Amino acid sequence: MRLITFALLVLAATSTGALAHSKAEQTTPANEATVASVDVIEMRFDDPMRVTAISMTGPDGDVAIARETGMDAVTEFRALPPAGLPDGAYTVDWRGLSSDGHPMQGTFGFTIAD
Ligand SMILES: [Cu+2]
Repeated sequence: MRLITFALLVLAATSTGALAHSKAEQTTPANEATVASVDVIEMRFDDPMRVTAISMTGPDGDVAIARETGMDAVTEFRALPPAGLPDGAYTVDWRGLSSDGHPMQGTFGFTIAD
């Protein structure tokens, strides 16, 4: 029984994909940070990541962000939010392909407050 439990845990860990290799090491704004304003959305990866989709939601719903980084695999991804975002809680969701071709995804959130 102990062996079976261990096997299931390993399966759960590896099936997320994110634990073994490239992931968003740091973001701007930092996850769970409270900031006065946001000029840029940045994600830094420990290995090149091809970010295939990124979306942001805020207190008023979907926020249109403009990719500055194209579809190349990068260790630093940038996108620009519209100016003058209202105060509130925001969440960024992204999907990508890591350098070994595995589909990856992640999310981070921050709060804008004066
Ligand atoms: Cu992988």
